[in-house]
Amino acid sequence: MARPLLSPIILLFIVSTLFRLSASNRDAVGYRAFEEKSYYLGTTFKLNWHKASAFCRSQGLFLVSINSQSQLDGVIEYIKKSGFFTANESNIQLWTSGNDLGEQSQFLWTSTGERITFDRWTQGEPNHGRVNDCTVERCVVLQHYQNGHGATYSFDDRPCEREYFFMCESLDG
Ligand SMILES: [Ca+2]
Repeated sequence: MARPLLSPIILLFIVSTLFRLSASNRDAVGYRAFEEKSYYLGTTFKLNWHKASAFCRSQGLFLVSINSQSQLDGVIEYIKKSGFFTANESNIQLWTSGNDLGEQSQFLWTSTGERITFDRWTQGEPNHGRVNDCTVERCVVLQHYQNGHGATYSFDDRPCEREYFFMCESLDG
């Protein structure tokens, strides 16, 4: 005796279940990728730019790159939640992945390979600070002064060899 064909109702149930599974998997992947973006705020010791970059890589992370308002918002939120400013600290300067080491004035986020197109420079920066006729300010910090000295989570080029705190991030998300 021939087996009955799947009834249209059962078939509809199977198709709709498969569709729901595929939709929820897609949503889960998007959500996870967003939530999995992680930061590391290094404020227990200071490093020069090169060592900070290497430290982030040793943690499986990269120096932070900030090329949009939403990326900056995520960084600011993380810094605020870290409690850094509640420990009697009024200023913060953090190494980012930004620099113009490859070509003067061509600033890149070297963790992502992007040009710095997010115009968030502190007023008067980048000023390409020079010592003995040689430009030494080639690496970019994110800086914020609570006392209103004009830096509001904005960028400044600084000597790469100088030691600052730093921020690492994962590149997914
Ligand atoms: Ca500068």
